[in-house]
Amino acid sequence: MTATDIGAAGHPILTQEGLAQFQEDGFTVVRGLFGYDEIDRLCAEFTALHAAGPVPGHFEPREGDDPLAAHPRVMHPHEINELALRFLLDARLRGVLEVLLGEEVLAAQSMFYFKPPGARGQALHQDNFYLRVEPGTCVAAWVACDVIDRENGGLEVVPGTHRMDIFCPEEADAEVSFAREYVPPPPGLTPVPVDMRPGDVLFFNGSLVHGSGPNRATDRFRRSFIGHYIGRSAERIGGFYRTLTMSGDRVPLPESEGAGPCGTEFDPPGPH
Ligand SMILES: O=C(O)CCC(=O)C(=O)O
Repeated sequence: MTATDIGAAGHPILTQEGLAQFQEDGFTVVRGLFGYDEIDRLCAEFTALHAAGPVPGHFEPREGDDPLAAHPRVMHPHEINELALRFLLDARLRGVLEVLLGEEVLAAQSMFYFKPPGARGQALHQDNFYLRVEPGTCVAAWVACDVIDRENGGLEVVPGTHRMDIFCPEEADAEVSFAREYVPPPPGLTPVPVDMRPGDVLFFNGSLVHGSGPNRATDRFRRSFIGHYIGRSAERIGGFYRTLTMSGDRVPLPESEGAGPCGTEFDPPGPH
């Protein structure tokens, strides 16, 4: 299969240039992979999930002034929501991921970020620091659910870092990051912002340094649905990640050491 063979009805969704960029820089964006109508339905589903209240282990809002208190990210929503499962296992994502990974793909996790106005971001980090996929690494499919830009805390990537080892993170600035780990850009490399529209999907290598700043908009959320995937040849992954084939069947893998949820969260601000 060549990269331009994939996609519905002969429509190429990953170009040769996109594949080359993924290999060279560690990321690529497929524009309009999902339609606005599909993204609207997904957002409506998460609005309803938010309104229905906590789901222990997946969605745990709390009291407090921090904008993320009422809108924490949803962890593994595909385990509690049918539409989230359909997105995670979507055939268009699968087509792109099989080309990027060069083999059959397993889904390892999903997340949904509401990132309301005023919310902190997630400091620069590498996903495989948390997933600990061995051998190799994971690939993320980061689906934009709003117009996403520098003002509302869009993702930033550091091209080329996917070829580097996993760094030992420093402590992040809790004023701007809800997650503790921070990987400074290696000398000579600079983060690049990725502006996106609803339905665009950013694919990136699990060793790529990436993250986001706060949402500084006053009236715009920055919602995103995120799937993490691994190749079928992976032998181990962190116990937090329950791998599935793209048909939805569980494929238990032996546990690797040192793994955890993607981004260790600081304790909530305020008195304890
Ligand atoms: O969406 C963000 O701000 C960060 C998400 C992220 O870093 C990830 O999916 O690994």
